[in-house]
Amino acid sequence: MKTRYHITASFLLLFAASALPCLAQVEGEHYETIAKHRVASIQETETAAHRDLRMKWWREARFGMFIHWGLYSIPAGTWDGKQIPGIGEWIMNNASIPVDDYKTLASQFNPTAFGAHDIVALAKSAGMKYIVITSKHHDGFAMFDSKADRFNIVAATPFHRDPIRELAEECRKQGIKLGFYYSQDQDWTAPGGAAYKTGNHDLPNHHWDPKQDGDFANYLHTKAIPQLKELLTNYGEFPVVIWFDTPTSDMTPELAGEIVALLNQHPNLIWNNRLGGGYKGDTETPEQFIPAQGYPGRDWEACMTMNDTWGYKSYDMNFKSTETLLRNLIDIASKGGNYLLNIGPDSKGNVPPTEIERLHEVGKWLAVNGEAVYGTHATLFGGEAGGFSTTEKDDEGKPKFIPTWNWRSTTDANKIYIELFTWPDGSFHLEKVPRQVTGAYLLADKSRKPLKITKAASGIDVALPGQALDPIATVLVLNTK
Ligand code: FHN
Repeated sequence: MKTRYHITASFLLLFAASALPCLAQVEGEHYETIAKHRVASIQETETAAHRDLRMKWWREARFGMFIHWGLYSIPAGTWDGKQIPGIGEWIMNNASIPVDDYKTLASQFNPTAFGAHDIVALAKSAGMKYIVITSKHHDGFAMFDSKADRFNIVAATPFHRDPIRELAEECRKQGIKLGFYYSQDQDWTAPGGAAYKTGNHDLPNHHWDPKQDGDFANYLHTKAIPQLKELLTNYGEFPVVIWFDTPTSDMTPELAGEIVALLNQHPNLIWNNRLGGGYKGDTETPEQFIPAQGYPGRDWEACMTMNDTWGYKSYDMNFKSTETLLRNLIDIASKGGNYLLNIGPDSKGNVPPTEIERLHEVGKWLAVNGEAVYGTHATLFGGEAGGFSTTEKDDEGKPKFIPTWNWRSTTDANKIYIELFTWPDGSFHLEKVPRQVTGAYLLADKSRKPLKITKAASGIDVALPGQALDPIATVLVLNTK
């Protein structure tokens, strides 16, 4: 909600920021030259209390739905009869499809099976608390009604509907939050938009069609910024999140600052660390991996696919098991992060059945055990997640983190939750007890039968029944003082 307090505060902060360029957080030797022009973002100027208020719902949510949906769902991984390697939404780039050829897809896009109600209900049944949808991906096609650029779902397709508007309406009705992914930097169909060479982020201007050539600042001023304005003003209480992606060196601090000035007008908005121009945003965004120890002191959100693609690919059946998805969620929560789990609807608007099935299964677990996830804090232990190898190295040459999957822990003011993946024989031993434990029970046990706690030589033993209550994760609750 945009309260008077927040609006007033933001204007004051903006004023203070422009008067005090020393608040800028650009590191290194360019600081002096950049700082003169740099707009300070709200994260750099707000009080800790305002920040906590702004991030409150997001920190409590823990689990969100990412939706990658666009024109790329029509080829669905196949172009000119060939299966194109790589992620589905990158097909234009990976197959070097000329701009005009790609744009013809719009006339075929008629996703009549799309139902905002069902998608929002699916997210809710999975226990997700927010949705982030691609409003424009790197292909430049807007999935919303845009007056700034005709290449959009309302003006250029036979569908003529605005799914972002329909989702916003449903999210409002069903009480779930909505955010917009927006590819601010890469745009493969707008002249001047950046284009990475696949797998090589150092080549931002990898154009395969002269129609892509142009001036980046001009692209930003004529398309990206006007579209961001539309997204920020046309959908009522949403978006609550803007999810930027793949910044290149084209996004200078000055250009990014123009976007920041716009974002600053929405003082409750949350935005990620992928704007570019040296802005850190609100959230770290590890992609397809869970950091060994989270990001202490930073909010973070791990985004992941269920199979190997974000945008729909008809032949990608490499779906993760429900066990993996649930363990990921619990692992992330135990490290203080959020899990943004992707679905990729097809060109008719249908969500792949395996994705629906997995989400329902995760939701079933959360319906019983959600208390151990939502609104909780990171583990008070740490060692249970695994350790760094003394011999193996990761891709960066640093000691490799080897996870172990016996248990994880999340924390509340008066409770410690232990999510047990492997069921101990007879009792669970806790070596170090950081708080006084006054009782124990299993979260899935409706009768809350107290479990016997015995003081061990070091730590405590909690007596457990012979069998786990859930084959994937059974939650042991310790009441604490
Ligand atoms: O290039 C994109 C990719 O298509 C997808 O949108 C992911 C989601 O985080 N982000 C980029 C790669 O980092």
